[in-house]
Amino acid sequence: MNYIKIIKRAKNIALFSHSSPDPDTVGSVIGFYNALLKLGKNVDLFCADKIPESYSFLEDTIKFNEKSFNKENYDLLIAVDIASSHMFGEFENDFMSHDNTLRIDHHQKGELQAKHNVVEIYSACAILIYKIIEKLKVKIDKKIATPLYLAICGDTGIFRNNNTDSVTFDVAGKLLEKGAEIRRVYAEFFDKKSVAYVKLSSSVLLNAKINDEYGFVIMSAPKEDYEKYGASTDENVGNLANTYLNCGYKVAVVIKEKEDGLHCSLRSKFEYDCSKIAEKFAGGGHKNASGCKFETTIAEAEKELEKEIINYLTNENI
Ligand SMILES: [Mn+2]
Repeated sequence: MNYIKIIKRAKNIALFSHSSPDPDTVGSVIGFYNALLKLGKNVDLFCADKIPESYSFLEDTIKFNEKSFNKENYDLLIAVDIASSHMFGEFENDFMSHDNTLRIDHHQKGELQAKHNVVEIYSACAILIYKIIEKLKVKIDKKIATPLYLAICGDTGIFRNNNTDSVTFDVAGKLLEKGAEIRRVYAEFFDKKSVAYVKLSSSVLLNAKINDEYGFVIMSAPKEDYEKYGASTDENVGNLANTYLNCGYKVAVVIKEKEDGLHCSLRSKFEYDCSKIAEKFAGGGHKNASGCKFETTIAEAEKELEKEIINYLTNENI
């Protein structure tokens, strides 16, 4: 059966965002949620992790995990922007054992096999959701357009990453036409900073270890610094790596000390591939933005990273 019919037939639907939620998975789910409500569906939203405070300008964020999940209550489960089953977290077994599931996704790679799968390659999952909402003949309003616009901005780095194509601008333009509040998306999500964040990031940037011989930078945000400046470990200091890329360095890393160990954000200039470095530590991601984890001290992680970055910059045919 065609997936549009499957959606149309369902009465009680659960939508899932992936764990460690990002703007694409959250925005796509909230936009789709409002479209499904217009079709008269009962819809509940789930995510294995708490949706960060920064999303609360979208009032429907509070709908996530409002109910405790019971798979018997739904005749259709939909995974949005989820490429592999572990990204369901605690919901993995229930999703995988339900007999009517749909994966809506834009990732080329990914092992998740739902009962039905719609996987089309776009810059953001929100583009695919937009096209599905059109097929469902739902009139797109502000409550649908704003979260989808946030989602597109998230996965394209606000229309700056290499995945930004004419389809992205086309759909973003249509969302604007249909009432997307783009100023709110920028002001209340992307540009908003806490004083604690500004202080923490200043310290991280100032204490960067700069290697001018090979052209890379390693930064660290130790637990003491989060505490000193009163910053939450949710603060996104990973993107500070870009600050040094803008100064001309080839690769930059931020090591964040969290409860469960060290999380590293790697960034590289266009012609360099930092995912190759992340892969050395069982991490991965995209060519210019990747991540990996360590269960060592910061000093040890810095040493390991330094070695692999030098190795990459020396040996790769870049
Ligand atoms: Mn995505």
